Amino acid sequence: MALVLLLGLLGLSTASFAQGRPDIVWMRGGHTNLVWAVAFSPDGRYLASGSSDHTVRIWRVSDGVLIHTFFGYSEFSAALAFSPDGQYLASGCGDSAIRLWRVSDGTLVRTLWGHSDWVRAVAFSPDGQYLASAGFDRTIRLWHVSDGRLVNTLIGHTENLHSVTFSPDGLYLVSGGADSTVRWWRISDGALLQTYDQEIGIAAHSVRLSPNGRFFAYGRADATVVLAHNPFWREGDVNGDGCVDDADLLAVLLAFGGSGGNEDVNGDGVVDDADLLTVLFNFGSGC
Ligand SMILES: [Ca+2]
Ligand SMILES: [Ca+2]
Repeated sequence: MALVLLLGLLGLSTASFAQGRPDIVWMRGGHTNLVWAVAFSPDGRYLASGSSDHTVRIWRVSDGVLIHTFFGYSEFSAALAFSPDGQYLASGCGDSAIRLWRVSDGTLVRTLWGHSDWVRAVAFSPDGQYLASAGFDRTIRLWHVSDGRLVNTLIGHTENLHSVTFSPDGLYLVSGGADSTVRWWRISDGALLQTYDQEIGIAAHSVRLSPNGRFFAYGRADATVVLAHNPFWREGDVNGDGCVDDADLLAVLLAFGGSGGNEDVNGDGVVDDADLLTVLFNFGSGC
């Protein structure tokens, strides 16, 4: 209340913090139809956009210059993902193909055919070796990026798929779809490990994991955002290989005193005794 009074005396409205116009850096025309998807490159230099005008475009973030226009689509592109090293852009299309473009020179590296309907989501594995795609044909497909080989087809969803993502450790895929389920798949053999059936007939969209892998989140068709624990999160498994052992202990010791990512096991912002104790307490689990 004191803050509100102070802001009032200063002539500032508290409402101005909650609503208003975006501070726009640039806006660009060029697409001639609905823009379905946008994606930033990992280094933040580029922004890709996919449209119903049968093109995908790459824009330079700093000044909005159009760097590439990718043609050759017969349908809309509603799914985009840059590879972790920023070299490739994958686009999923209404024509059921996935196209892999090289960002540096705009060449089409390959087209991946296999889905029989609209490709709604694409995602690269954290190491950049695999590409996952999910579509309205109710399947998830796992591709080898270097040669375009189809590694696995994951079947289980009973309705359209809206979303697929990798866990940060690269061991699992998580998917969400119109059948109201969120499913966890093991990448090594494609096994369906966990199905969360919401049993309310509400589609699960936009599944994502937190960077440290501890949580997952998804958006629902009934306007609800859900945050939940990763069922495969193993406390103290710093390097995410599923086993708490010497390697995790060493990682924490090497990062000791820092503010480090996964080494900060309890997520309090500093790598210290508490994190070391957690690893020791869970030592040997999962091995
Ligand atoms: Ca480990
Ligand atoms: Ca800590």
